[in-house]
Amino acid sequence: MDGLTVLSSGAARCRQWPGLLAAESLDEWVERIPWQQNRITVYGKTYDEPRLTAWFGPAYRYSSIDWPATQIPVELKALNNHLAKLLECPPFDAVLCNLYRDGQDAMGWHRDNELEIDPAVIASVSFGASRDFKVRHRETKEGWTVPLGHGDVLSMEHLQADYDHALPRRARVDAPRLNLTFRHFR
Ligand SMILES: O=C(O)CCC(=O)C(=O)O
Repeated sequence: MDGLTVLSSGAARCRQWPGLLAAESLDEWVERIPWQQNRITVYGKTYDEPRLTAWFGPAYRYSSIDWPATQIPVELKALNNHLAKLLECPPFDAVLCNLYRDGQDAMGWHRDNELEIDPAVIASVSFGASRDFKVRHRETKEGWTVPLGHGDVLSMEHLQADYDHALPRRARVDAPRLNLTFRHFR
């Protein structure tokens, strides 16, 4: 299954499989994950990160957050294998789980470019409210908006060197969205 190509430029590519996992229940995924409210420090100011998160995988640090190593739970293993088959890659080693409680929760422009993360393919799965996922070239500022809905799978392939991505606030969204980002460690 090839998916829709939503961005393709040189080696960089994003593919989307709309509704591929639509049979899954948002509420069940919310219950399965031990959510955590982290504090982040940006430009010397510390505040609650505007989303809840959980991490499974080797020890990992992003922004000012230190995640200890944690096993990927059995509930995520079937999904991991499914994604690996879809994307023709080995099963992923790590999963970052994000819960956006409503449209006020968001993620600013960033890249997943930590040295230990393999940028060849990152798989993102969304459940719940539809939200705009934005991608922007770091130099040309050319941008893409990909609405991600319930059950959508999105691949980010060789994207992290030249592109930033973000999930902006949306005042009119009053329902939760859950996102799982599967990564390979190297
Ligand atoms: O919620 C999303 O779709 C993106 C999450 C994200 O960019 C991240 O956690 O690095």
